[in-house]
Amino acid sequence: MTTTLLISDLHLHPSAPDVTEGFLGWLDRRAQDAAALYILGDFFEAWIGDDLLDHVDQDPSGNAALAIRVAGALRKLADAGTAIYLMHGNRDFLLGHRFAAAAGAKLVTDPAVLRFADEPVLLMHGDSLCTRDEAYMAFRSQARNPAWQEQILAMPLDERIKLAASLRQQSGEATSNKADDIMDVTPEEVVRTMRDHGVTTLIHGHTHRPAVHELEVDEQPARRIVLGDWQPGQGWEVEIGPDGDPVLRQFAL
Ligand code: LP5
Ligand code: MN
Repeated sequence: MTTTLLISDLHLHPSAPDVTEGFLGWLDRRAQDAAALYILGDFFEAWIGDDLLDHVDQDPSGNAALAIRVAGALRKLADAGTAIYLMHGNRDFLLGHRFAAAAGAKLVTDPAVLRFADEPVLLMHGDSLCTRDEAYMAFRSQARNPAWQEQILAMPLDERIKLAASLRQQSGEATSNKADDIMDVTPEEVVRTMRDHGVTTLIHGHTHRPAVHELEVDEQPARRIVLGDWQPGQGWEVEIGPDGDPVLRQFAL
């Protein structure tokens, strides 16, 4: 049990049962032997508050039932000895301690620095690196404001369901009109962030552009590893073994 696995952008949703089933199968097959599992955001397609867990009978969308099932599977893995960590993404920034407790998981900050084989590794969701996307940056600072979140969480569930659908629609319209490079990370922001945290390895998701990028941070060779989003039949993981070397891998679900 010396392996760490990292995944992101599963976007779990009742309308994509193949991804959910694939993930639960992957947990059984693959994550059992891992010392730690990091889920780096956008685990759920849209998270409107942990109180959804109390309303499984009043939730015809199936989101509550899905969340309870997934939390149960994570809990089983945690009970068997794998440490599970959840980072917020831009779809599930309202995931809270209740869900984490039900899943036997801990919430981790974005960014987070870990050490593998004595080398620091920076973990992020990745959205905060997309600084050229000014409209998103403005939305992000509002969405991550605790006072705003408190106000949103005080709204009745049915209103939150409608608001989330409206935000998703507005986001879909906005992204279809944005240039591709605006929605990718800003190279200078990547270097600045890596320098600030004293790392030469960064692992993130969000952009759905899986790749290993070689770069330089203060004349030191560095790498940025981008996890891919899960699709029916296909997932992505980063595995870090005892040598501390991260390996990005695509696999069939
Ligand atoms: O998510 P995706 O892939 O479409 O695009 C993202 C950025 N968009 C977002 C917005 C989310 O999709 C909204 C859904 C959140 C679900 C949970 C909500 C729970 C809280 C509310 C309900 C309880 O993150 C998109 C980026 C793209 O990634 C690439 O990086 O470009 O950014 C945008 O689309 C932002 C838009 O440009 C502007 C935002 C539109 C909404 C403005 C309304 C704000 C007022 C809030 C009202 C209370
Ligand atoms: Mn994202």
